[in-house]
Amino acid sequence: MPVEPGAQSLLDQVAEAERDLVDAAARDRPDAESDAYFDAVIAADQKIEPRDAMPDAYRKTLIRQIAQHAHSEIIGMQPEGNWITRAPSLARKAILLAKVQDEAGHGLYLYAAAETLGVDRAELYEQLLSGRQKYSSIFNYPTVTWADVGAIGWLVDGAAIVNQVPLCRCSYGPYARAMIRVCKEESFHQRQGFQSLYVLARGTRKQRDMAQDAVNRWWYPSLAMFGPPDGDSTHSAQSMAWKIKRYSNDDLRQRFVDMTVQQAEVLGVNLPDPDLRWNEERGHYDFTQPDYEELMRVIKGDGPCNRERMANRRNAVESGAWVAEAASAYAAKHNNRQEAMA
Ligand code: BYC
Repeated sequence: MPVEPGAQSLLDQVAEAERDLVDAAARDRPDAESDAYFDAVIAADQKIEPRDAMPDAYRKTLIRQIAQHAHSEIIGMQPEGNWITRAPSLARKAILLAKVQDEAGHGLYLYAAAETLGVDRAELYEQLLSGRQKYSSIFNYPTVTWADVGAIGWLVDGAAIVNQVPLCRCSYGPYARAMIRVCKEESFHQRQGFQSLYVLARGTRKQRDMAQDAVNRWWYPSLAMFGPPDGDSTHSAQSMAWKIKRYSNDDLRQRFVDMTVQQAEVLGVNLPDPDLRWNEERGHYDFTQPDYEELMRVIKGDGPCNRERMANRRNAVESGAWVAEAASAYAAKHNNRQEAMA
């Protein structure tokens, strides 16, 4: 949607004020170039900003994680996008359209956050398309019935919130700030998924079965979203020391299970784990772990829908190239005009 001229100038003023703030902050920190400064900021639980000195490995880790996160949001539009034309009512269609658009927006905030680390967005797209950068395993599973849309909202967005709320306190400023907005939208997504399943779980026998079947299929892939168990997680220790990650994969998985069991009771669906039970001693639910060999296969490209997801993405890039070219030409024309007027 075009931005009104007045609104655009307001946005420009805000952007300029933010740039001034960053410049002023940098001037106030004469030692911002040093490793000692980086270590002190991390120790004090403050934020590292784009112009601050940072270890190369910290920068690389952030680019890897933020890019993977951005790609997940973009590829994540496909499973639910598959149901936009077949949503059961106009209201459900409008809600689903808005949700899928939100995911595109999340991808864009995250690519913008990655760019503050000195990497080009086109380069990141290229790495996704060539398979050198990953996206979340969860989006390689099919959405075979309408209830899958509810199950994704409830379980997948629910898992995403548990994983992402701590990222709002990530040590890298632009990522942390992007996550605040993403999390607000994700919590709306989670509630709409819960509400959609709630209606199905109180519907006809067929609708109830459909809701239960969707929960059965999405439960273990949602647990696997949190990544390999702590013992096999290659990046966790360093990412936690840098305060990029605040909790380990297993801690977040446990938090998700504890939260979701009670929601399943309210919904009236069963979680498909016969060994799920409260452990008084631990103060947590015991549960069956997901199949981590399957997770690794899916991450490596051999899940049920990996090929289809990447083919759709490639096709979207190729068939949408003219739109990108036209938008760039328009932006260049607009900039030239602004410069000439100035
Ligand atoms: N899928 O050392 P580890 C959404 C990889 S979008 C694929 O534990 P780390 C939504 C990992 O990258 C949600 N790969 O890694 C959108 C690493 O491989 P490399 C997306 C995975 O980074 C639309 C290797 O396994 N969320 O919510 O410390 C609709 C070893 O793992 C996965 C994010 O991206 C996986 N599940 O921890 C609805 C959140 N798990 O790079 C919803 C941000 C692990 O060494 N990311 N790998 O080759 C993170 O929080 C962390 O990166 C992870 C992994 C917890 C995912």
